[in-house]
Amino acid sequence: MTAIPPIPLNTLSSALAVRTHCPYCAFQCGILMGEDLGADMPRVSGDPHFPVNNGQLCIKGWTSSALLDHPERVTTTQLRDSRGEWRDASWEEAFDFIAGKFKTIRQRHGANANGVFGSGALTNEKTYLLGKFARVALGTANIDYNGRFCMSSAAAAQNRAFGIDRGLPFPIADLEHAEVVMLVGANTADTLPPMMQWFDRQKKARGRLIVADPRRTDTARAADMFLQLTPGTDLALANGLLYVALEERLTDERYIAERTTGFDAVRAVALQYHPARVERLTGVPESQLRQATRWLATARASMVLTSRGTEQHSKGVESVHSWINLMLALGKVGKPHSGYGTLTGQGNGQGGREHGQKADQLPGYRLIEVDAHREAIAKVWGVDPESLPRKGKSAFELLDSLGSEIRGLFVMGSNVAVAAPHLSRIEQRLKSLELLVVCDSFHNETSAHAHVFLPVYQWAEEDGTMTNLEGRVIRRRAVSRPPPGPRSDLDVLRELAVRLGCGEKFAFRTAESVFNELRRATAGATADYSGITYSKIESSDGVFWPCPSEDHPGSLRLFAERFHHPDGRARFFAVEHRPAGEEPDAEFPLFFTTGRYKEHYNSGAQTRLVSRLRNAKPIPRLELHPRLARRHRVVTGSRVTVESRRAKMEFVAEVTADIRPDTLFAPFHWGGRDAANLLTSGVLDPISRMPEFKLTAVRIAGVRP
Ligand SMILES: Nc1nc2c(c(=O)[nH]1)N[C@H]1C(S)=C(S)[C@@H](COP(=O)(O)OP(=O)(O)OC[C@H]3O[C@@H](n4cnc5c(=O)[nH]c(N)nc54)[C@H](O)[C@@H]3O)O[C@H]1N2
Ligand SMILES: Nc1nc2c(c(=O)[nH]1)N[C@H]1C(S)=C(S)[C@@H](COP(=O)(O)OP(=O)(O)OC[C@H]3O[C@@H](n4cnc5c(=O)[nH]c(N)nc54)[C@H](O)[C@@H]3O)O[C@H]1N2
Ligand code: SF4
Ligand SMILES: [Mo]
Repeated sequence: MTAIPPIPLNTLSSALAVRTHCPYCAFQCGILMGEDLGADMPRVSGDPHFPVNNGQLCIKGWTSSALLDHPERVTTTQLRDSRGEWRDASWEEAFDFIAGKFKTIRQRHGANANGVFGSGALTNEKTYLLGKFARVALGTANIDYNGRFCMSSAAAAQNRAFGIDRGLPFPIADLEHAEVVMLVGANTADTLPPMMQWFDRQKKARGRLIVADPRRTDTARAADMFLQLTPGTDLALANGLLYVALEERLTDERYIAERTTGFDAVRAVALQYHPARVERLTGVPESQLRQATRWLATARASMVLTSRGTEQHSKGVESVHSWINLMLALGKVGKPHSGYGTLTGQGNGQGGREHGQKADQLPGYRLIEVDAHREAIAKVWGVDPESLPRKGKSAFELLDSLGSEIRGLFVMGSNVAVAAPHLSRIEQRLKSLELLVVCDSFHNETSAHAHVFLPVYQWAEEDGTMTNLEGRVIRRRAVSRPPPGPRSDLDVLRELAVRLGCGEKFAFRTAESVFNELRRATAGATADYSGITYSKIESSDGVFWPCPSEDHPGSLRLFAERFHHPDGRARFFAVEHRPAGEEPDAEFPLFFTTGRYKEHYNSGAQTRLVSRLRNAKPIPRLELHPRLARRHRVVTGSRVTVESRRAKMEFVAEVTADIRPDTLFAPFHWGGRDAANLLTSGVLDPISRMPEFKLTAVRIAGVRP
């Protein structure tokens, strides 16, 4: 599972160790951390008692403490001098400078000319306060976050279908008891490695795993059936399985009648997806279509889990609908150890999409365009509902309006100059800002364009809560002493609010006091945290939302009796396959898709600094099939120029029979000339505004030995 042998747990004395959680992904592995253990002692070890990872960590988790005292950590506040060089500044000077600029921009161009870009890496407390800061202190509608690039398609589809968006409506331990699990566009062996233990257990209990991916990944190798579909055809595949289910009378008509609405339209559409047509569209043979359907339908308990491979498309929302439709038609959603789920990505990808840093949203998954929701939040914040801005621009649209409509940008927890699509355009936009503020612990490709850098605490240096991919609210604890210099993100927001004239609304001195306001703000909302307290989390392994009162145990599982729409029923949505924003053609005949390495995290801003990770994966490599490689005289190690309609870039090739012959793959963890996002397009899903990271039409434009 991991290249590093597990460090024996007893090397970390439990007397000194504190239970907390990994800084990176949504699995939020429990870790034990100790300070002052002596140089030869590991500071991080897997928490054997946290029931999600059970002591396992991936290589990123094992090495996570390397960043805490990393030599490249920035510990002084920095401003650009007149020559464009960084110079040290005091916090006071930096705060005054930023607040002054925000005010000038607001006076000249209006409140919406200041923008805020947040992150699924932030704790619930930071997420909440950042949303309040944008709406109350800046008065801007324009706040969005990197979760728009991550979870927005699955979130939108779940909200529409179920009336609620909790990534997994059941605890991860339910996987063990699912007879059949189908992973669609998920490479968990690399992206959530400790999750593989649950598939091992499931297999021991005679379960089956199906994987659908254009690449035969390590996850696919662990599967009993592998569907190597054409990129961008997940929706056609799901509709094809539903066709088979209808033809073979495997649908659950009673469940459909009692618990859902809208199936007639879906049935009519699905009947257009004859296996021969679906085989042509997806490349998946009819025999596999039939077998996969039978496994999912006849199992007592079965699940479909999607991830970014299915969702990061201009039809991402509809693709998720197609899988939800299938599982509803089979009568699986809400049954024990069964249903549909999405694998949330970022550490607080779940909480980050609930508490008000989305352009269209207020805390508790309330909606900024709904009057009753505005009133509820305005009351908690002590402001006039009329004063709250309306819906703002989504992440890519926000970035694309920098320098024109938006003149000042405040970034907390994202490296947009690597992570956003159509990068050459976004870089130009960043360069044209009057004010760019980056709060981070390290310089990255985005701060290269900044006017102010604010050095902040890291994960192990402050308290807060995170909500993991199961909807479990957990505690991150201050374990490590920060170096002198940095401050908490929460302090930064408070100090800026003071200078923007509303300090009294941000007078929080602890994360817990922010959480207590968040609890009030979410009371009665869909994502209700009002019954969750720090002490309740302390005395458990976390509390699942919704949790509407202090004596409520939390909601381990959803949908057993009803869905969250007013009528209690789930909704079908009839969805049709359609071409991607940019399909391969004569000029650009190949698919280019992007994803992740086990060793690096997202934009790589953090993991490229960890020598063990950087040495394991120093550069991005272009995966291509031997047949395609022969045609272009490419061998492993050749330098291959890949060209899309937006850019050309050179990769080192890795020839592998594990990828489809019509598809190229590269990871997106690097910036500058190595940024895969130079090639990708700004085509967005019309509902979620998710960019099409997983499909770009390209050609091979040159090869050097
Ligand atoms: N090591 C590591 N772990 C991580 C992260 C990381 O950066 N590195 N990031 C975290 C975050 S934020 C996220 S969002 C998750 C992402 O976790 P995953 O979704 O598992 O990761 P990806 O590699 O982006 O994409 C998964 C798979 O989608 C496949 N794919 C590409 N196009 C298509 C398609 O059209 N259809 C289908 N079905 N599959 C397709 C790719 O080949 C890839 O294997 O990982 C989290 N965990
Ligand atoms: N081509 C392509 N592009 C993609 C994707 C893809 O699959 N393909 N995936 C997309 C997805 S799913 C995601 S999630 C994005 C992620 O990409 P980014 O939004 O760039 O996310 P990270 O690389 O995690 O950046 C996090 C930054 O925040 C800092 N940070 C971490 N914690 C904190 C904190 O508490 N406070 C502050 N102030 N800073 C913090 C880190 O040091 C780092 O610099 O990329 C998206 N871009
Ligand atoms: S799987 Fe995710 S949470 Fe667990 S150790 Fe790896 S990066 Fe950290
Ligand atoms: Mo993500």
